Amino acid sequence: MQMTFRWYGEKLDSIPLRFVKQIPGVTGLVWSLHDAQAGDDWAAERIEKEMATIKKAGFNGDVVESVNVHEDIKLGLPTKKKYIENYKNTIKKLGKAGVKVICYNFMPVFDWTRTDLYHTLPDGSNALFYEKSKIESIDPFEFLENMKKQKGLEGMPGWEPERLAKLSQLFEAYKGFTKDNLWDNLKYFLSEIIPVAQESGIKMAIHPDDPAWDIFGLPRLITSKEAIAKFLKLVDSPSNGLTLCTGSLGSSDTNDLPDIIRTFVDKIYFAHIRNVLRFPNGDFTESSHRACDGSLDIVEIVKAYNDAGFKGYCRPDHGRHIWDEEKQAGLHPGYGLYDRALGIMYLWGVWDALEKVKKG
Ligand SMILES: [Mn+2]
Repeated sequence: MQMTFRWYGEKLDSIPLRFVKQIPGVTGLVWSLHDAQAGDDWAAERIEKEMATIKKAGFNGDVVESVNVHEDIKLGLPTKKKYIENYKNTIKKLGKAGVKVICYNFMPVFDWTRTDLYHTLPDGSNALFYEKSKIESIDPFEFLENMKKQKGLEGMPGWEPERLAKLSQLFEAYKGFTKDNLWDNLKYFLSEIIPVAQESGIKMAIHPDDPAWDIFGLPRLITSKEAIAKFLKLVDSPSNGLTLCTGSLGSSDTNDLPDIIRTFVDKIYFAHIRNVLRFPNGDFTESSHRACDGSLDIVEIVKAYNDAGFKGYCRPDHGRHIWDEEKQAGLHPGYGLYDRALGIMYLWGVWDALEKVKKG
């Protein structure tokens, strides 16, 4: 297992890379051009510059998260052709620069969705929280207004003001749009880009939808074991695989994460491992990585990877905000330093113990 840490780049991330270097066993930074809009053709010079910075700090830049998919591709509009060409060009350039895995998602309009980014936990820390009844009772415009009021969303992927300014237009375009329409458009996208990825030595790794159900009447696809099996059959190629995010799939109590990992481990190129605590009313909060602190058995999840001899990339995904970290300028919600570092140490603790037991 290769441990990585998501980094928002010199301009947007306030965490010094020398601090990341002091977290045991982190060999890679997960990066992106966060000022790029979905559909852009990334400039080779920008890619080279980012890779050089990452390498100079002593890390690899093997994983990019994300190259965002333009809404016209998801909608299957005629303009998709131009954006797919741009996507292919970006894949080729990333391959040339030595990137191995590209994480992306296919969620319509909204990326990950929460109602409170600083929900207080019993220990006084805070974390991202999803209140089911609230999402069901407000419209997407109200939701967006609420989100805009929360600190730290500037520059976060999925919340670009340019894209969200067109919210009513987007909802109009998705009127009557079904899950089958979205599956068809995903299949078309994959059939176009996967051969290019394969030639470029890149593995495409789709991120599951978060939360794992439809919101605001928009269809969501990658939400369950059955959906993943269907996804992998759309295009059969070693370059068509998964980012397996336990926290996203784990928002639903019908998903058995260790079973899903054991079933698809050969297709998992990027593992996001974090815990969520689900409540009986459908709410959930992100929690510490420790198995007993949430609804997911992180020990069994790490064991599923360890049993398979997992050699892919892993990251602790999100963490809580602890030790007053939420007061710091430049914090991206869920992406503080401290709890992600603690999460990594928990994952390594379980992993090392399992390795020792294996060796006897
Ligand atoms: Mn994730």
